[in-house]
Amino acid sequence: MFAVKSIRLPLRRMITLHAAVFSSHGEPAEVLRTHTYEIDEHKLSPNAVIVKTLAAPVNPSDINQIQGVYPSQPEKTTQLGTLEPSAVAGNEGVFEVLHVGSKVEGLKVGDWAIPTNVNFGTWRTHAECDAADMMHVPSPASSEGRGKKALSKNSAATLSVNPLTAYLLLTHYVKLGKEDWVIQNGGLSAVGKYVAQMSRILGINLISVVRDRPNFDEFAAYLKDLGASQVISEKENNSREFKDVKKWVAETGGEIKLAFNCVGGKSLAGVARKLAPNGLMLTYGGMSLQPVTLPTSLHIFKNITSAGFWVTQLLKDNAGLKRKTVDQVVEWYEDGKLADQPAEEVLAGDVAETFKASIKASKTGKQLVVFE
Ligand code: COO
Ligand code: NAP
Repeated sequence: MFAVKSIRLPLRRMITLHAAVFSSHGEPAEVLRTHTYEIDEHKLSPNAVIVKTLAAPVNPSDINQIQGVYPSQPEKTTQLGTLEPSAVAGNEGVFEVLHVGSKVEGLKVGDWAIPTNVNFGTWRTHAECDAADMMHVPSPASSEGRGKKALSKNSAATLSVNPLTAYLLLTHYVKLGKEDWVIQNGGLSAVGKYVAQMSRILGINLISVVRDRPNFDEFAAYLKDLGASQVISEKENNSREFKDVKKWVAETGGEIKLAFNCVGGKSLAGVARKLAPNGLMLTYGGMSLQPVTLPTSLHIFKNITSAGFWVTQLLKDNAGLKRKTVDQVVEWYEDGKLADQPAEEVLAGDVAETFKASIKASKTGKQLVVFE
């Protein structure tokens, strides 16, 4: 008779991950697919964390990245076990920390975090990564524990692109006096709505241009409620007879020193014509797919400057600016001064199929994919 010896097997608990990946560029409907793989939560290296995705949005740049018309690209590798080198899509999202390695400091189980850098690949159910790849943001428990307003999944998941863009457009380039003005097109875009809210917080006079629509007055009232001083339609923007802008600016005794363009084409020219001499036009998007064409006279006789803005490059070039800007935006959320931009919340099913549907729907409104 042999005595039966109990053998202690190493503990293994596998987590199954699903990620929306692409290995070649093209329209997302054609190139995005779900890849499933497993990680062993007990084999975590000392400086690593395992996080669970809470929510991730669809931004125009995420689509451009998959299309291959966006210069910032994640590296395609076979690290996740794909047959072909692939990358996980998505650049923004909020995660909950599930496990921390033995040497991790600054993050603990239950914390909320956002990716430190772009190209993280947020369209997945979980991720295992270096703790340094995650930036802590307050979880609802943390905010409420300090008597503050909790960040919603939406506000945390969309923290690093649009609010940071709005804040940096307004503050990083031109010193504005109380009497001066900013004008922007794409007034109803998520960025445009953050620009409106932050203009109110910062005491900046703002004109927002929005596309003509039957219920224009309703949308104009909504934007004024957010913080735009005046709202005009594209028809008014492009009309030489429309003189109200001059009147409003004369009333404060200032100048339109700064303009933001995310549309291009005709809209851009209308906005640029309203700039004061030596004004600055920052182009940060091209939603009309039309080029940035400016009237010659604006350059020769008004000496306006047309420049680009890319939050990704700006934050890469300025170490520390992302943390500082994120902290400012979080403070405004927690103080109830800033509200997140409404998004249609979609519960994630098959990851790639959910994001494909959300990309389609994003043409008519912001989409946020929420994970259970
Ligand atoms: C795009 C873009 C910003 C690139 O715009 P460009 O005007 O520089 O593109 P091209 O000069 O290469 O355009 C050539 C051609 O392709 C043109 O058609 P024709 O006039 O008939 O020749 C364009 O209409 C067409 N084109 C360009 N992009 C696209 C396209 N067709 C289909 N799909 C796409 N994507 O303007 C764009 O995608 N704009 C919408 C999204 C946007 O504003 N992206 C800005 C990204 S920056 C950002 O979001 C950063 C976040 C942190 C890619
Ligand atoms: P969003 O909320 O999805 O809004 C998109 C906006 O584009 C809407 O206001 C829409 O106008 C407008 N639009 C769509 N098609 C148009 C067309 N053919 N002509 C004119 N306007 C059109 O977008 P978002 O996430 O705020 O992003 C807005 C822009 O900022 C995008 O171009 C994005 O790529 C860019 N962006 C750039 C940076 C950067 O660092 N450069 C950072 C963040 C965002 P309606 O409301 O009238 O439908």
